Amino acid sequence: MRRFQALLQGESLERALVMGILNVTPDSFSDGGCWTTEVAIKKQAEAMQVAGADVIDIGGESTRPGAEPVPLQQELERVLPAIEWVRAVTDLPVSIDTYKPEVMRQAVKAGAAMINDVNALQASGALEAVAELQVPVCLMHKQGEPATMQQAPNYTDVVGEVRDFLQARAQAVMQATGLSAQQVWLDPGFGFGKTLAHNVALFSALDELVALGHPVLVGVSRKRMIGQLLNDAPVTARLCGSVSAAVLAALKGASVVRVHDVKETVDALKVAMALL
Ligand code: 9MG
Repeated sequence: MRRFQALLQGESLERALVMGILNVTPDSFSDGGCWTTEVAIKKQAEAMQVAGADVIDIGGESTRPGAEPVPLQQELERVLPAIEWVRAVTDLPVSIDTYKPEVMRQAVKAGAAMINDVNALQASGALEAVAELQVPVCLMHKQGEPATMQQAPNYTDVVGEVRDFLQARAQAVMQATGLSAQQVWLDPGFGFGKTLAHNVALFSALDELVALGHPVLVGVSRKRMIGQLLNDAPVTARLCGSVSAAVLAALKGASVVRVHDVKETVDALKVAMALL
């Protein structure tokens, strides 16, 4: 909890925070179906804590390309017990990965400390929910919806469009909720309605997002862009690529990296920062 709170208070940190991914879904792209029982969820949460995670992100609806939305009740049934189980066996803050206001409300009641919204609080009622809950949020950029977003991503100036969108959403969120700049994290949304060229352009311009004055979160772990940069490596062969991208993101100023492989990422960040 200490480093999570320190980031929110704007203190300088020796390394980027590591957000461990815990998808309690049957169909996520790299770990779908792995963490659906109480025993498995608790074991994975404990392992992430031991490995040095700073926050655990729990999601009950897959956002992989091609994924279809799940009904509210089903999402609640997946995430609420998971939040309680993680809180019971760790003292790590939990982030709830959702765009649905009702899930936000019930998740925070169950113990979630922040909201990770791939829809940047654009759903009807989402801003009001956060104004009420007063928890930090991560606002992500995406073009289109997961079911179809990779069919024809299209930008005139991907960096400018993503930066302007995030800046405008951050302003709107701070105004509507009273959250501080440190409580509103920004995320370019790698792979969400973006080609490899778009992802590369955004990654190399991360400093422009960092300059907006909010913590920046980068999520590239095991994603297709890593596979594409490694001669179409399958998901199981993307570990080194993912870790190296996480380290580079941190060196470019990202405050948080969202990853599946916590131990490997924490070790790599520690070594990189010690040697820098
Ligand atoms: C839920 N989810 C999947 N990928 C993500 C990413 O890159 N960033 C954030 N914030 N959430 C993500």
